[in-house]
Amino acid sequence: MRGFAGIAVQAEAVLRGNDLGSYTRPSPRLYPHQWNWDTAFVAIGWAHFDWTRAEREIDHLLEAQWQNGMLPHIRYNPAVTEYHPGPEWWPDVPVRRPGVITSGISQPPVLPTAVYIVGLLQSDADRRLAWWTRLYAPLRDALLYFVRHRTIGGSPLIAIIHPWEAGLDNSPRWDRAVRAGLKPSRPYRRVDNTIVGAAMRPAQADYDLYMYLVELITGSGYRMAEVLAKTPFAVYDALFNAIWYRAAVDLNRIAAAIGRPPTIGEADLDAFGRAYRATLWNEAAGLFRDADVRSGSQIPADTVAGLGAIYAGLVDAAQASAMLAHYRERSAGCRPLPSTLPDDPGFNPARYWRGPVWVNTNWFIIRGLEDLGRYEDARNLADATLDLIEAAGLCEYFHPYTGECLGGSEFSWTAALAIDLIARPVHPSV
Ligand code: 9WN
Repeated sequence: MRGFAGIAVQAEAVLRGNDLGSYTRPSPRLYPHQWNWDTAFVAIGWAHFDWTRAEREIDHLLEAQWQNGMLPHIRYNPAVTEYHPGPEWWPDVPVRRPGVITSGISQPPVLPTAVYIVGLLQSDADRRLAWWTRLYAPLRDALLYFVRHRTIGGSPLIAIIHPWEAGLDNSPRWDRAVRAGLKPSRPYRRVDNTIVGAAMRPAQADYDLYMYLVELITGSGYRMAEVLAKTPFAVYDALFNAIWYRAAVDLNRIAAAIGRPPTIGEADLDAFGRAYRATLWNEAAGLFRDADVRSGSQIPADTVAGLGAIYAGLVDAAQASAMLAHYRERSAGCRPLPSTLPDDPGFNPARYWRGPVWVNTNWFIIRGLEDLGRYEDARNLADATLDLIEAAGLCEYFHPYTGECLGGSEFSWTAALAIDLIARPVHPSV
Protein backbone atom coordinates (compact mmCIF):
# COMPACT_ATOMS: atom_id res chain seq x y z
CA MET A 1 0.00 0.00 0.00
CA ARG A 2 1.42 3.35 -0.99
CA GLY A 3 1.46 6.34 1.36
CA PHE A 4 -1.99 7.89 1.36
CA ALA A 5 -1.93 9.08 4.99
CA GLY A 6 -2.67 12.68 3.94
CA ILE A 7 -5.93 11.60 2.36
CA ALA A 8 -7.02 9.88 5.58
CA VAL A 9 -6.52 13.11 7.54
CA GLN A 10 -8.53 15.15 5.02
CA ALA A 11 -11.20 12.46 4.86
CA GLU A 12 -11.69 12.49 8.61
CA ALA A 13 -12.07 16.28 8.43
CA VAL A 14 -14.73 15.93 5.71
CA LEU A 15 -16.76 13.49 7.81
CA ARG A 16 -16.47 15.76 10.85
CA GLY A 17 -17.42 18.77 8.71
CA ASN A 18 -20.55 17.04 7.40
CA ASP A 19 -21.50 15.62 10.79
CA LEU A 20 -24.74 16.91 12.29
CA GLY A 21 -24.41 14.80 15.44
CA SER A 22 -26.96 12.11 14.71
CA TYR A 23 -26.26 11.74 11.00
CA THR A 24 -23.70 12.76 8.42
CA ARG A 25 -24.87 14.80 5.44
CA PRO A 26 -23.65 13.24 2.17
CA SER A 27 -22.45 16.72 1.20
CA PRO A 28 -22.86 20.12 2.83
CA ARG A 29 -25.44 21.79 0.55
CA LEU A 30 -26.41 19.39 -2.21
CA TYR A 31 -27.62 16.56 0.07
CA PRO A 32 -28.61 17.89 3.49
CA HIS A 33 -30.71 14.93 4.73
CA GLN A 34 -29.77 11.37 5.72
CA TRP A 35 -29.59 8.86 2.86
CA ASN A 36 -29.85 5.10 3.19
CA TRP A 37 -26.82 3.65 1.38
CA ASP A 38 -24.72 6.72 2.20
CA THR A 39 -25.30 5.83 5.86
CA ALA A 40 -23.81 2.39 5.31
CA PHE A 41 -20.67 3.76 3.64
CA VAL A 42 -20.26 6.58 6.11
CA ALA A 43 -20.59 4.26 9.12
CA ILE A 44 -17.73 2.13 7.78
CA GLY A 45 -15.58 5.27 7.64
CA TRP A 46 -16.52 6.47 11.14
CA ALA A 47 -15.90 3.01 12.62
CA HIS A 48 -12.18 3.33 11.91
CA PHE A 49 -11.73 6.29 14.27
CA ASP A 50 -14.94 6.74 16.30
CA TRP A 51 -16.87 3.48 16.60
CA THR A 52 -19.62 4.92 18.79
CA ARG A 53 -20.29 7.56 16.14
CA ALA A 54 -20.77 4.80 13.53
CA GLU A 55 -23.27 3.14 15.85
CA ARG A 56 -25.23 6.38 16.24
CA GLU A 57 -25.31 6.95 12.47
CA ILE A 58 -26.90 3.56 11.88
CA ASP A 59 -29.37 3.90 14.75
CA HIS A 60 -30.60 7.18 13.30
CA LEU A 61 -31.41 5.52 9.98
CA LEU A 62 -33.02 2.50 11.63
CA GLU A 63 -35.35 4.84 13.52
CA ALA A 64 -36.85 5.66 10.11
CA GLN A 65 -37.87 2.06 9.40
CA TRP A 66 -41.39 1.49 8.10
CA GLN A 67 -43.97 -0.84 9.64
CA ASN A 68 -43.45 -3.27 6.74
CA GLY A 69 -39.68 -3.29 7.34
CA MET A 70 -38.67 -1.00 4.47
CA LEU A 71 -35.75 1.29 5.18
CA PRO A 72 -36.53 4.46 3.24
CA HIS A 73 -34.02 6.06 0.91
CA ILE A 74 -34.14 9.38 2.78
CA ARG A 75 -34.77 10.25 6.39
CA TYR A 76 -35.62 13.93 6.25
CA ASN A 77 -34.27 16.49 8.67
CA PRO A 78 -37.34 18.65 9.49
CA ALA A 79 -35.13 21.72 9.96
CA VAL A 80 -33.92 21.64 6.33
CA THR A 81 -36.00 23.02 3.46
CA GLU A 82 -33.40 23.38 0.70
CA TYR A 83 -33.85 20.02 -1.02
CA HIS A 84 -36.19 18.81 -3.70
CA PRO A 85 -38.31 16.74 -3.34
CA GLY A 86 -39.05 17.52 0.29
CA PRO A 87 -41.23 15.38 2.57
CA GLU A 88 -44.42 17.07 1.33
CA TRP A 89 -44.10 14.91 -1.80
CA TRP A 90 -44.29 11.74 0.35
CA PRO A 91 -47.42 12.12 2.54
CA ASP A 92 -48.56 9.67 5.23
CA VAL A 93 -45.51 7.46 5.35
CA PRO A 94 -46.23 4.35 7.50
CA VAL A 95 -43.22 4.62 9.80
CA ARG A 96 -42.82 2.58 12.97
CA ARG A 97 -41.88 5.62 15.03
CA PRO A 98 -44.49 8.39 14.82
CA GLY A 99 -43.18 11.76 13.74
CA VAL A 100 -40.21 10.54 11.70
CA ILE A 101 -40.41 11.85 8.13
CA THR A 102 -39.09 9.88 5.20
CA SER A 103 -39.28 9.30 1.47
CA GLY A 104 -41.49 6.49 0.16
CA ILE A 105 -38.96 4.29 -1.64
CA SER A 106 -35.80 2.45 -0.61
CA GLN A 107 -32.18 2.22 -1.76
CA PRO A 108 -29.62 -0.59 -2.23
CA PRO A 109 -29.34 -2.55 1.04
CA VAL A 110 -25.66 -2.06 1.79
CA LEU A 111 -26.49 -1.63 5.48
CA PRO A 112 -26.36 -5.30 6.62
CA THR A 113 -22.91 -5.62 5.05
CA ALA A 114 -21.81 -2.37 6.69
CA VAL A 115 -23.06 -3.62 10.06
CA TYR A 116 -21.04 -6.79 9.56
CA ILE A 117 -17.87 -4.82 8.68
CA VAL A 118 -18.37 -2.23 11.43
CA GLY A 119 -18.94 -5.07 13.92
CA LEU A 120 -15.65 -6.69 12.96
CA LEU A 121 -13.92 -3.35 13.58
CA GLN A 122 -15.07 -3.49 17.22
CA SER A 123 -12.31 -5.30 19.11
CA ASP A 124 -14.44 -5.91 22.22
CA ALA A 125 -16.22 -9.15 21.27
CA ASP A 126 -18.95 -8.77 23.90
CA ARG A 127 -19.79 -5.31 22.67
CA ARG A 128 -19.80 -6.49 19.05
CA LEU A 129 -22.13 -9.40 19.74
CA ALA A 130 -24.47 -7.29 21.85
CA TRP A 131 -24.65 -4.75 19.02
CA TRP A 132 -25.30 -7.37 16.36
CA THR A 133 -27.98 -8.92 18.58
CA ARG A 134 -29.71 -5.55 18.98
CA LEU A 135 -29.61 -4.75 15.25
CA TYR A 136 -30.45 -8.19 13.94
CA ALA A 137 -34.28 -7.91 13.86
CA PRO A 138 -34.49 -4.53 12.08
CA LEU A 139 -31.90 -5.61 9.52
CA ARG A 140 -33.72 -8.89 8.92
CA ASP A 141 -37.00 -7.02 8.43
CA ALA A 142 -35.33 -4.61 6.00
CA LEU A 143 -33.96 -7.44 3.89
CA LEU A 144 -37.14 -9.51 3.96
CA TYR A 145 -39.17 -6.45 2.96
CA PHE A 146 -37.79 -6.88 -0.56
CA VAL A 147 -38.66 -10.58 -0.65
CA ARG A 148 -42.19 -9.93 0.59
CA HIS A 149 -43.08 -6.83 -1.39
CA ARG A 150 -40.78 -6.66 -4.41
CA THR A 151 -40.81 -10.11 -5.96
CA ILE A 152 -43.37 -11.17 -8.52
CA GLY A 153 -44.33 -14.06 -10.76
CA GLY A 154 -42.25 -16.66 -8.96
CA SER A 155 -38.83 -15.06 -9.61
CA PRO A 156 -36.74 -14.47 -6.45
CA LEU A 157 -35.17 -11.35 -8.02
CA ILE A 158 -36.08 -7.99 -6.54
CA ALA A 159 -37.81 -5.26 -8.54
CA ILE A 160 -36.92 -1.62 -8.04
CA ILE A 161 -39.64 0.91 -8.75
CA HIS A 162 -37.75 4.21 -9.08
CA PRO A 163 -34.34 5.22 -10.49
CA TRP A 164 -33.53 6.73 -7.07
CA GLU A 165 -33.84 3.25 -5.59
CA ALA A 166 -30.93 2.16 -7.77
CA GLY A 167 -28.72 4.88 -6.29
CA LEU A 168 -27.45 5.40 -9.88
CA ASP A 169 -30.17 7.89 -10.71
CA ASN A 170 -29.66 8.90 -14.34
CA SER A 171 -27.97 5.74 -15.58
CA PRO A 172 -28.51 5.14 -19.32
CA ARG A 173 -30.27 1.96 -18.19
CA TRP A 174 -33.35 4.13 -17.55
CA ASP A 175 -33.27 6.06 -20.84
CA ARG A 176 -36.06 4.11 -22.45
CA ALA A 177 -38.34 4.94 -19.52
CA VAL A 178 -37.26 8.60 -19.69
CA ARG A 179 -37.97 8.78 -23.42
CA ALA A 180 -41.62 7.93 -22.80
CA GLY A 181 -41.91 11.60 -21.76
CA LEU A 182 -43.96 11.06 -18.58
CA LYS A 183 -44.47 14.12 -16.41
CA PRO A 184 -45.96 14.73 -12.97
CA SER A 185 -49.31 16.48 -12.67
CA ARG A 186 -47.92 19.18 -10.36
CA PRO A 187 -45.10 21.65 -11.06
CA TYR A 188 -41.88 21.27 -9.08
CA ARG A 189 -38.73 23.30 -8.54
CA ARG A 190 -35.31 21.68 -8.57
CA VAL A 191 -32.57 22.91 -6.27
CA ASP A 192 -29.69 20.57 -7.22
CA ASN A 193 -28.85 22.32 -10.50
CA THR A 194 -28.48 25.66 -8.73
CA ILE A 195 -25.82 24.19 -6.42
CA VAL A 196 -23.64 22.31 -8.93
CA GLY A 197 -23.47 22.83 -12.70
CA ALA A 198 -26.57 21.60 -14.52
CA ALA A 199 -24.35 19.73 -17.03
CA MET A 200 -23.15 17.47 -14.22
CA ARG A 201 -26.64 16.61 -12.94
CA PRO A 202 -29.56 14.60 -14.31
CA ALA A 203 -31.47 16.27 -17.16
CA GLN A 204 -34.94 17.80 -16.90
CA ALA A 205 -36.53 14.80 -18.65
CA ASP A 206 -34.98 12.53 -15.99
CA TYR A 207 -36.53 14.59 -13.21
CA ASP A 208 -39.91 14.58 -14.96
CA LEU A 209 -39.87 10.78 -14.81
CA TYR A 210 -38.68 10.82 -11.17
CA MET A 211 -41.55 13.07 -10.14
CA TYR A 212 -44.11 11.19 -12.24
CA LEU A 213 -43.12 8.02 -10.37
CA VAL A 214 -43.28 9.78 -6.99
CA GLU A 215 -46.90 10.67 -7.76
CA LEU A 216 -47.67 7.15 -8.97
CA ILE A 217 -46.22 5.57 -5.82
CA THR A 218 -47.86 7.96 -3.37
CA GLY A 219 -51.12 7.83 -5.36
CA SER A 220 -51.13 4.06 -4.78
CA GLY A 221 -50.81 4.61 -1.04
CA TYR A 222 -47.39 2.84 -1.13
CA ARG A 223 -49.21 -0.47 -1.81
CA MET A 224 -46.65 -2.36 -3.82
CA ALA A 225 -49.03 -4.80 -5.52
CA GLU A 226 -50.85 -1.76 -6.93
CA VAL A 227 -47.64 0.06 -7.86
CA LEU A 228 -46.20 -2.99 -9.61
CA ALA A 229 -49.45 -3.53 -11.53
CA LYS A 230 -49.55 0.08 -12.83
CA THR A 231 -46.02 1.34 -13.15
CA PRO A 232 -44.04 1.70 -16.38
CA PHE A 233 -40.86 1.39 -14.28
CA ALA A 234 -40.10 -1.97 -12.63
CA VAL A 235 -36.59 -3.27 -13.12
CA TYR A 236 -34.37 -6.13 -11.97
CA ASP A 237 -31.29 -3.98 -11.40
CA ALA A 238 -28.07 -6.05 -11.61
CA LEU A 239 -26.27 -3.99 -8.97
CA PHE A 240 -29.18 -3.70 -6.55
CA ASN A 241 -29.80 -7.45 -6.68
CA ALA A 242 -26.09 -8.19 -6.18
CA ILE A 243 -26.07 -5.88 -3.14
CA TRP A 244 -29.14 -7.64 -1.73
CA TYR A 245 -27.49 -11.04 -2.15
CA ARG A 246 -24.28 -9.88 -0.46
CA ALA A 247 -26.36 -8.37 2.36
CA ALA A 248 -28.12 -11.72 2.83
CA VAL A 249 -24.79 -13.55 3.03
CA ASP A 250 -23.45 -11.03 5.57
CA LEU A 251 -26.63 -11.07 7.64
CA ASN A 252 -26.37 -14.85 7.77
CA ARG A 253 -22.83 -14.40 9.14
CA ILE A 254 -24.19 -12.08 11.82
CA ALA A 255 -26.96 -14.59 12.60
CA ALA A 256 -24.41 -17.39 12.97
CA ALA A 257 -22.29 -15.26 15.32
CA ILE A 258 -25.26 -14.57 17.60
CA GLY A 259 -26.56 -18.13 17.52
CA ARG A 260 -29.53 -17.76 15.17
CA PRO A 261 -30.49 -19.71 12.07
CA PRO A 262 -29.71 -18.13 8.69
CA THR A 263 -32.10 -15.37 7.62
CA ILE A 264 -32.08 -16.58 4.02
CA GLY A 265 -31.46 -20.31 3.81
CA GLU A 266 -28.86 -21.93 1.59
CA ALA A 267 -31.46 -23.28 -0.87
CA ASP A 268 -33.00 -19.81 -1.30
CA LEU A 269 -29.59 -18.21 -1.84
CA ASP A 270 -28.79 -20.83 -4.48
CA ALA A 271 -32.11 -20.26 -6.24
CA PHE A 272 -31.48 -16.51 -6.19
CA GLY A 273 -28.02 -16.99 -7.69
CA ARG A 274 -29.35 -19.21 -10.45
CA ALA A 275 -32.12 -16.71 -11.30
CA TYR A 276 -29.62 -13.83 -11.27
CA ARG A 277 -27.29 -15.56 -13.72
CA ALA A 278 -30.05 -16.91 -15.96
CA THR A 279 -31.96 -13.61 -16.17
CA LEU A 280 -29.19 -11.02 -16.22
CA TRP A 281 -26.03 -12.47 -17.81
CA ASN A 282 -25.28 -11.17 -21.28
CA GLU A 283 -22.64 -13.18 -23.07
CA ALA A 284 -22.04 -10.70 -25.91
CA ALA A 285 -21.52 -7.82 -23.48
CA GLY A 286 -19.38 -9.95 -21.13
CA LEU A 287 -21.39 -8.36 -18.34
CA PHE A 288 -24.62 -8.64 -16.44
CA ARG A 289 -27.44 -6.38 -17.57
CA ASP A 290 -30.67 -5.24 -15.96
CA ALA A 291 -33.99 -6.72 -17.05
CA ASP A 292 -37.34 -5.05 -17.45
CA VAL A 293 -39.74 -6.87 -15.11
CA ARG A 294 -42.78 -6.65 -17.31
CA SER A 295 -41.28 -7.74 -20.65
CA GLY A 296 -38.60 -9.95 -19.11
CA SER A 297 -36.11 -8.63 -21.66
CA GLN A 298 -32.70 -7.27 -20.81
CA ILE A 299 -32.07 -3.53 -20.97
CA PRO A 300 -29.34 -2.88 -23.55
CA ALA A 301 -27.01 -0.57 -21.60
CA ASP A 302 -23.54 -1.46 -20.34
CA THR A 303 -22.61 0.13 -17.06
CA VAL A 304 -20.65 -0.57 -13.90
CA ALA A 305 -23.82 -2.12 -12.45
CA GLY A 306 -23.00 -5.09 -14.65
CA LEU A 307 -19.94 -5.81 -12.48
CA GLY A 308 -21.97 -5.93 -9.25
CA ALA A 309 -21.88 -9.75 -9.24
CA ILE A 310 -18.18 -9.49 -8.32
CA TYR A 311 -19.07 -7.74 -5.04
CA ALA A 312 -21.71 -10.35 -4.30
CA GLY A 313 -19.59 -13.40 -5.07
CA LEU A 314 -22.21 -14.38 -7.65
CA VAL A 315 -19.37 -15.23 -10.05
CA ASP A 316 -16.16 -17.18 -9.44
CA ALA A 317 -12.69 -15.63 -9.47
CA ALA A 318 -11.98 -16.47 -13.11
CA GLN A 319 -15.23 -14.94 -14.35
CA ALA A 320 -14.72 -11.87 -12.15
CA SER A 321 -11.27 -11.24 -13.64
CA ALA A 322 -12.54 -11.80 -17.17
CA MET A 323 -15.43 -9.37 -16.63
CA LEU A 324 -13.10 -6.76 -15.19
CA ALA A 325 -10.52 -7.16 -17.97
CA HIS A 326 -13.26 -6.80 -20.58
CA TYR A 327 -14.64 -3.70 -18.86
CA ARG A 328 -11.14 -2.19 -18.76
CA GLU A 329 -10.59 -2.93 -22.46
CA ARG A 330 -13.90 -1.34 -23.38
CA SER A 331 -12.96 1.72 -21.33
CA ALA A 332 -9.34 2.07 -22.50
CA GLY A 333 -8.02 5.56 -21.75
CA CYS A 334 -10.40 6.00 -18.79
CA ARG A 335 -9.54 6.06 -15.12
CA PRO A 336 -11.15 2.97 -13.65
CA LEU A 337 -14.09 2.37 -13.49
CA PRO A 338 -16.33 4.70 -15.50
CA SER A 339 -19.94 4.36 -14.41
CA THR A 340 -21.01 3.82 -18.03
CA LEU A 341 -18.86 2.28 -20.77
CA PRO A 342 -17.72 4.87 -23.37
CA ASP A 343 -18.99 2.69 -26.22
CA ASP A 344 -22.53 2.87 -24.80
CA PRO A 345 -24.66 5.47 -26.65
CA GLY A 346 -25.73 6.93 -23.31
CA PHE A 347 -22.18 7.69 -22.16
CA ASN A 348 -21.39 11.23 -21.03
CA PRO A 349 -18.08 11.74 -19.16
CA ALA A 350 -19.31 14.59 -16.96
CA ARG A 351 -22.94 13.85 -16.26
CA TYR A 352 -23.45 12.09 -12.93
CA TRP A 353 -23.98 8.31 -13.39
CA ARG A 354 -23.55 8.37 -17.18
CA GLY A 355 -19.75 8.10 -17.23
CA PRO A 356 -17.92 9.61 -14.25
CA VAL A 357 -15.96 7.40 -11.85
CA TRP A 358 -17.52 6.95 -8.40
CA VAL A 359 -15.69 5.72 -5.31
CA ASN A 360 -18.52 3.58 -3.95
CA THR A 361 -18.84 1.46 -7.08
CA ASN A 362 -15.04 1.03 -7.17
CA TRP A 363 -15.13 0.01 -3.50
CA PHE A 364 -17.72 -2.68 -4.26
CA ILE A 365 -15.51 -4.18 -6.95
CA ILE A 366 -12.33 -3.90 -4.85
CA ARG A 367 -13.87 -5.73 -1.90
CA GLY A 368 -15.46 -8.33 -4.16
CA LEU A 369 -12.18 -9.05 -5.96
CA GLU A 370 -10.42 -9.30 -2.60
CA ASP A 371 -12.98 -11.82 -1.31
CA LEU A 372 -12.51 -13.87 -4.47
CA GLY A 373 -8.72 -13.91 -3.93
CA ARG A 374 -7.96 -11.58 -6.87
CA TYR A 375 -5.61 -9.51 -4.72
CA GLU A 376 -3.59 -7.90 -7.47
CA ASP A 377 -6.65 -6.69 -9.39
CA ALA A 378 -8.16 -5.46 -6.12
CA ARG A 379 -5.00 -3.65 -5.07
CA ASN A 380 -4.56 -1.99 -8.48
CA LEU A 381 -8.11 -0.69 -8.41
CA ALA A 382 -7.72 0.54 -4.82
CA ASP A 383 -4.51 2.39 -5.73
CA ALA A 384 -6.09 3.91 -8.84
CA THR A 385 -9.05 5.08 -6.73
CA LEU A 386 -6.84 6.68 -4.11
CA ASP A 387 -4.69 8.26 -6.86
CA LEU A 388 -7.78 9.98 -8.22
CA ILE A 389 -8.62 11.31 -4.77
CA GLU A 390 -5.05 12.40 -4.08
CA ALA A 391 -4.99 14.44 -7.30
CA ALA A 392 -8.50 15.94 -7.24
CA GLY A 393 -9.82 15.75 -3.67
CA LEU A 394 -12.68 14.00 -1.88
CA CYS A 395 -15.09 14.68 -4.71
CA GLU A 396 -18.50 13.25 -5.37
CA TYR A 397 -17.36 11.85 -8.74
CA PHE A 398 -14.48 12.16 -11.21
CA HIS A 399 -14.11 12.77 -14.93
CA PRO A 400 -13.02 9.41 -16.39
CA TYR A 401 -10.57 10.93 -18.91
CA THR A 402 -9.08 13.85 -16.96
CA GLY A 403 -9.64 12.84 -13.34
CA GLU A 404 -11.20 16.28 -12.76
CA CYS A 405 -13.35 16.81 -9.63
CA LEU A 406 -17.08 16.78 -10.44
CA GLY A 407 -20.27 17.29 -8.41
CA GLY A 408 -19.98 18.15 -4.72
CA SER A 409 -16.43 18.58 -3.42
CA GLU A 410 -16.58 17.34 0.19
CA PHE A 411 -18.46 14.17 -0.30
CA SER A 412 -18.97 11.93 2.70
CA TRP A 413 -18.92 8.46 1.13
CA THR A 414 -15.79 9.27 -0.87
CA ALA A 415 -14.16 10.27 2.42
CA ALA A 416 -15.47 7.27 4.36
CA LEU A 417 -14.49 4.69 1.77
CA ALA A 418 -11.06 6.28 1.28
CA ILE A 419 -10.53 5.85 5.01
CA ASP A 420 -11.58 2.22 4.72
CA LEU A 421 -9.28 1.53 1.76
CA ILE A 422 -6.35 3.07 3.65
CA ALA A 423 -7.07 1.57 7.08
CA ARG A 424 -8.04 -1.85 5.77
CA PRO A 425 -5.75 -2.32 2.75
CA VAL A 426 -6.45 -5.15 0.36
CA HIS A 427 -5.51 -8.36 2.12
CA PRO A 428 -2.89 -9.80 2.04
CA SER A 429 -0.96 -6.51 1.83
CA VAL A 430 2.43 -6.67 0.10
C1 9WN B 1 -31.57 11.34 -4.90
C2 9WN B 1 -26.99 11.18 -1.62
C3 9WN B 1 -27.64 10.61 -2.86
C4 9WN B 1 -27.07 9.23 -3.24
C5 9WN B 1 -27.48 8.78 -4.63
C6 9WN B 1 -27.16 9.89 -5.62
C7 9WN B 1 -27.86 11.18 -5.21
C8 9WN B 1 -30.19 11.97 -4.80
C9 9WN B 1 -30.14 13.27 -5.57
O1 9WN B 1 -27.45 11.56 -3.91
O2 9WN B 1 -29.26 10.99 -5.29
O3 9WN B 1 -31.66 10.24 -4.05
O4 9WN B 1 -30.71 14.26 -5.08
O5 9WN B 1 -29.55 13.33 -6.67
O6 9WN B 1 -27.51 9.51 -6.91
O7 9WN B 1 -26.83 7.58 -4.97
O8 9WN B 1 -27.44 8.28 -2.29
O9 9WN B 1 -25.59 11.14 -1.74
